[in-house]
Amino acid sequence: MIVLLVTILSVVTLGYAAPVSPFHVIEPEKEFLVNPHRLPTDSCINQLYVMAFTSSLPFAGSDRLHLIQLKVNGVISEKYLPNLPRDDYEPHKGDLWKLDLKNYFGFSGCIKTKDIEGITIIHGSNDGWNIDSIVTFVVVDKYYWELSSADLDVKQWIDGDGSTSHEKYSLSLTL
Ligand SMILES: [Ca+2]
Ligand SMILES: [Ca+2]
Repeated sequence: MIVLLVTILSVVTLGYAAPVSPFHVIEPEKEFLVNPHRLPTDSCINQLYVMAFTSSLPFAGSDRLHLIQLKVNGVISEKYLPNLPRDDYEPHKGDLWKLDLKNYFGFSGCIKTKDIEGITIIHGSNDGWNIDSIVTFVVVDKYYWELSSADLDVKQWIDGDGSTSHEKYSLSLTL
């Protein structure tokens, strides 16, 4: 029985691996989203871009704002993801926020990529938001950008419903 199972698995594995596609399939986390032109490490970051996609689950959208927390050199700044000039947090759609590190988060001085220690999404109301995926970028002098976090399969509720697992979601830093 074990021999038969191994044989079947071998056939399935070989059958799966054998056809060679003319196309090179890339994994988005590792190649597609990584900017090959990395920032000089002494560059000062001006802005944080946040691109979040709401899932299509029932009630995934939200009519209330939620928060983003940025931790830089041990200092935490927590702000609302600002109201965009259209309906945001809509199910099965994406939103893009451009947040200035000085004017919006209130940080001062030259903030470098190594200074960013954490980016966290925090519930701002009990109208739950189910995030499908979320990526962030840092921008220097409007010309250079670098992926700062990538979470492509989140499927988590951000909700002030009292559940500790819904309170916040820490983004996976790539800097
Ligand atoms: Ca809006
Ligand atoms: Ca909701």
